[in-house]
Amino acid sequence: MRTTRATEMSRFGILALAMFAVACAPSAPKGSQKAGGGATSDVAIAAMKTYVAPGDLDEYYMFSSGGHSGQIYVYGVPSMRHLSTIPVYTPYPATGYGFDDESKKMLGDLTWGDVHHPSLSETNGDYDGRWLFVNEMNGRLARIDLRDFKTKQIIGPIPNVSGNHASAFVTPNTEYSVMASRFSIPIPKGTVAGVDKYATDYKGVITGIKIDPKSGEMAFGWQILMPPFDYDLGDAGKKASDGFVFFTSYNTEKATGKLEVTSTQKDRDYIAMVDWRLAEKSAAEGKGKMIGGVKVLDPKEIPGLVYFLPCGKSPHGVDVAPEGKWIVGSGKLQGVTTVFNMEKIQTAIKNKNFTGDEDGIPVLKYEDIKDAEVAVGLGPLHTQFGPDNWAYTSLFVDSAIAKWKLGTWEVVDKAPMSYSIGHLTAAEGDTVNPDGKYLVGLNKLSHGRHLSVGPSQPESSQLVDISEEKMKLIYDAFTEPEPHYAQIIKADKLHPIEVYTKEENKHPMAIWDVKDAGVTRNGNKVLVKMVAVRSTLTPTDFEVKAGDEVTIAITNIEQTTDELHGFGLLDYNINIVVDPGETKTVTFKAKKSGVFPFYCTNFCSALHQEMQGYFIVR
Ligand code: RUQ
Ligand code: CUA
Repeated sequence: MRTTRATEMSRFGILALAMFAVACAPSAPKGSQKAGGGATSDVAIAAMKTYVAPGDLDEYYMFSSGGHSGQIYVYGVPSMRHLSTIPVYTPYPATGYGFDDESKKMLGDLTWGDVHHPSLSETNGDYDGRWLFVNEMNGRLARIDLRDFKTKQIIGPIPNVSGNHASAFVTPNTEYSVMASRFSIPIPKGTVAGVDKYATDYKGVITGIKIDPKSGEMAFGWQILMPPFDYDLGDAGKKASDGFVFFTSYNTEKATGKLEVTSTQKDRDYIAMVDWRLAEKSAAEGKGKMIGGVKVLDPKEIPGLVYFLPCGKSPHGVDVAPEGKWIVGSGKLQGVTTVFNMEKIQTAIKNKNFTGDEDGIPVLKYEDIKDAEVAVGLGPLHTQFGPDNWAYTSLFVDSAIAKWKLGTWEVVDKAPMSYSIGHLTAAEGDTVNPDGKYLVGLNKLSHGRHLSVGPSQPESSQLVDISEEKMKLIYDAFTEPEPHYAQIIKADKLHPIEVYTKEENKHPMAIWDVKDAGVTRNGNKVLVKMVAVRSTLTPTDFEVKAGDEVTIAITNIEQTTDELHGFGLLDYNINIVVDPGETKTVTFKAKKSGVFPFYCTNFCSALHQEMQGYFIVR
């Protein structure tokens, strides 16, 4: 823990102050009475637990999904302070993302993406602090490097996947990040069949994206053809269930139209259990057939590749408990969550206790494979874990969190959430070794409790203390949309850099001396090598001819923390930001002639305002 003695003292100071307020103030401020729904002393304790004194650091990072903003938001826990925004699928002018050649190329033609489920890289089932993978509904997956908090690679759109929702869950040693399609379509993409042919001509698809253990580089691994259900969420098995990935599915009715009616006819939907090692092996042996330019495995032809576990209808989350033996799946229209037992699943498979099949995929018998139905409350969505077999399930309909115990199946506590809760995330909650301590409810709807900002209300993420027997709401944070999911990692697992060293900068156009800055021409191509250092952009002016193709390569030669420089070029929609030691390029056609000022956009020194120049097009 990074808390200093000073924090402890200041925390006691706060407590003393709050106590004093109770004793002496004629009436405590209204807000302090309301928060937490308890007495003022609870508020004081909550303040003490969430207050991170000036200069002190949070104990955890929380990486939160930005939904259709296309971004990841980074918060400190327990302060819940917003620390950073990592642009992934959407241009972000604040960091110049999506404006330079390098990030523009990564984004391609798509300028938005719907980010859902961040997944931290793991070693032996523990977050290892190397990378963060995030999925996006257009069939893509991105890797963020946690050394510099930057998006390094975007893979996809992956062929045949439509609506990459059930993603980006990583396997225990980050061998794969898996994805499954939310929407079934006729494949390959571009094939047309009316919705009346849904049950026969539409297909779901599960994909494994292979991850290089050294570089994190993502590559297509394998793909599995699935019945036309809607695959929703997933989790990778670990320890007792290592080698498998689990996905919930809804609309196993294979219905179309008004799904809220047509897809909720059957009592049970399924969890698909996929043997990813067998998928890997089968693909390596050359099994499968080409669809949409990739090899697709058919479970009919590969026994043991996929099984269906019947589950409460319309399930959302499926979550593997830390030891891997228990798999928790919740039907979101029910009042119970089901706990499946991996040993029972394996026994049932061995004994071929199947009730039938779906497109050749064996269906196991619900009664044979479950250990318990836990009466958590209405609308269970997603479960997180703490130490000592504690489990926490979010209840959308009840708008609460239920705390219960794996093994005894006892529900011991419920904490109301002020805005209907979707997912929840616990400190190190998806690992083999969860921390407990903190839980964040990622809420969906807003009913006040903050200054109103018009019809589009902020999202709310509520911090819950889970270090004691009773859960306690200790902080209301208002976060950026749309917090579908988040993960919380111990801060000391990350070792971010503050500058790129000269040795690390491998950009072919990097220059480190102002003397090397200048303009070279090759036909109608003009290359401008520029140096940015306090407080000049060199060359300070340069000329091209109308119609030239101009590439500006800017190296920020600073080696000092937070000495960023920017390059804003008016009238040309150019906005580049270079971190200390970084090189970026931007290529464009000099279409308009005239005199165009450029300037540094990041405040960098007392003479920042003087950091300017002219781009002249004749
Ligand atoms: S999801 S809450 Cu991807 Cu559950 Cu949205
Ligand atoms: Cu460089 Cu402002």
